Amino acid sequence: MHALGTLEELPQAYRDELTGQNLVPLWPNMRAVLPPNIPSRRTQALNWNYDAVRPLLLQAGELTPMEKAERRVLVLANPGHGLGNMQATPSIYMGLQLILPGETAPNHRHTPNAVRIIVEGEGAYTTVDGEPCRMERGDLILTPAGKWHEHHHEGSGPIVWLDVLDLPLMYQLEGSWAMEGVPQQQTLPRDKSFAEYSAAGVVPSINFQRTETKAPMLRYPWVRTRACLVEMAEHYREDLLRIDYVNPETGASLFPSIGFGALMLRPGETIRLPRRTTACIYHIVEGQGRMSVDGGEALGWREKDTLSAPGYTDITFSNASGSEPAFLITADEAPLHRYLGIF
Ligand code: GTQ
Repeated sequence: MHALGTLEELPQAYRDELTGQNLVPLWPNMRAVLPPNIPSRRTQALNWNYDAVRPLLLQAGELTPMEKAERRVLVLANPGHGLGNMQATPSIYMGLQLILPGETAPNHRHTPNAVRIIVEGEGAYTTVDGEPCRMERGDLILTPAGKWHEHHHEGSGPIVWLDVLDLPLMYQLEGSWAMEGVPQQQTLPRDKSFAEYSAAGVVPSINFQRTETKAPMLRYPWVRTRACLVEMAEHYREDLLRIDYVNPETGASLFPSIGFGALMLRPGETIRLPRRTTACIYHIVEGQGRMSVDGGEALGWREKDTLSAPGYTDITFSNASGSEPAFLITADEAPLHRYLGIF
C-alpha cells in the first residue's frame, strides 16, 4: 500500500476550518483504521499471577468495607487498552472479586452479561432471579443481562472468583447501566436449573414450543466439565481436548458476546491452538506450564493464574508436568466475530 497524504501537508487555515465544522479528512488516518493485511491489536499477552494479586485483594478486604465497595473487585486491566478503560480484551472485562465470611454483595441487575469463575473458597452462593447457585472451584455461574443477582458468603475463609463481563462492549454501545434492588427472596430451589439440565442431551419437559431461551442453565459445575475432558482423553489419541460451554436448549454460546470453553493438556503435552481472529483469555484451573504467542518469550503460568492473548496469533500452551494433566477455562469474542462475519 502506498503512502497517503498527511495532515501536515494541508494548509493550517483549511485544517482549522474543517475542525470548526466537525470534519476530519480520512486519508491521513486511513491506514491507522484499515491497516494492511492484519488488524492492529492493543490486547497484550500477559499473565495476572494469582500469587501476586491475592495479597492485594485481601488488603482490599481490610481497606474497603462492603458498604463502600458494593462489589469488592480488582480489575484485570490490559495495559494495551489503557488501565483505566478496564478492558482485558476489546469486549471483555475481568476482575477478581473478594467476599469475606458473612458478607453480602447487594442485589442489583445490569445490562452487561456476567459469568463468575470460582477461584478459591467455599460456602458462597449467588442468587439469580430467586435461584441460589452454589459456587465451587472452577464452576461457571451465569448472571445474564437484566437478571437480578446478589452474592452471599456463609463459609469460613475468603471467597474469590473471576468476573467475566461484556462491560466494555456495552459501555461502548452506550448501553451499560444498572439498577439497585431490594434483597431477593429465594423463590426457587437451590441449583434448580442445573438439576434440570444436569445430563447432556436431556432437558426438562415443557408443554410449550422450545425457542431461543436466554441462559436456561445458570450453574455449570467444574466437576462435570473436567470429567468430560478426562473421558475424551480416554478416547482421543492426539486431538485437541477442548469443549465449548453452550446453552443446553439451543447449542448457542452462553452469551451473544462472549464464548466460554475449556481445554485439557495431557501430561507433558504442548498444544498449538488453531489461529483465530478473536482475542482470548485463559484461566488456569489446574496445572502449570507456559504460553507462547507468535513464538515470543514464553509466559509461565500456574493454578489460579489468568492470561490474555491477542487474536490473529499462533498460541502454544505447554504442560510443564509429565505426570499430571492441566485444565484451562477460556473466554473469547468468537460469538461476536461470527455474528459480524469476521471469524
Ligand atoms: O458481581 O455484579 O466485577 O456488577 C463488576 C460489576 C462484578 C457483580 C463486577 C458487577 C459485578
